[in-house]
Amino acid sequence: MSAKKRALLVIDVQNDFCPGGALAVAHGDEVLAPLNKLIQEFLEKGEPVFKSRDWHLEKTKHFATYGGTWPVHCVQNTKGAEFHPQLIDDMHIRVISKGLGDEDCYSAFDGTDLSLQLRRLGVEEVWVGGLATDYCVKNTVLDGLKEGFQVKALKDAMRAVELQAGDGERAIAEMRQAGAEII
Ligand code: VGL
Ligand code: ZN
Repeated sequence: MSAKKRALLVIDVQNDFCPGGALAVAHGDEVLAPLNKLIQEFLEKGEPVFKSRDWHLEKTKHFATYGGTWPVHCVQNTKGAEFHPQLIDDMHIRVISKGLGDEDCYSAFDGTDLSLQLRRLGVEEVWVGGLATDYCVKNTVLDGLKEGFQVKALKDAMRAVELQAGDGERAIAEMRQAGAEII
């Protein structure tokens, strides 16, 4: 076995980021098919799969009502915070909750034990997709590189919020520049 030990990171594929949700990403549900295919492939090979979820308190400075940027979304234990019902679930998938504090927190590595868990598993390379390209996916990819992991960013399995037109493409360029392989 010479293959690099890898893990799949499925970022924030939650109802609120999908069409009909509180902070819907255009075409957000299109990440489901490619990600489900990969989830299945990783699970079949016994390779680790992580799902992150944006997991906010009702009152946080992350929300526009309290001085932040965003409409209320992904409040803990609400329907909007649940993973999309079509996203594959399996007892072997590990869930990482993030954004529990008052600060904007976009990376699945930020304030979580993701890096520790990956190291314990001997993971060298992470495959990253999900929502949204220009926020949580980008920041997770950049932090993964900083933490010393090789990163493959799954371009077809991510979609962008695009507060400004072009943010998605700029995020891809930034990830590539930082050393991620865009596949
Ligand atoms: C996200 C905006 C606000 C994300 C989270 O998951 O990309 N975006 N909170
Ligand atoms: Zn959020």
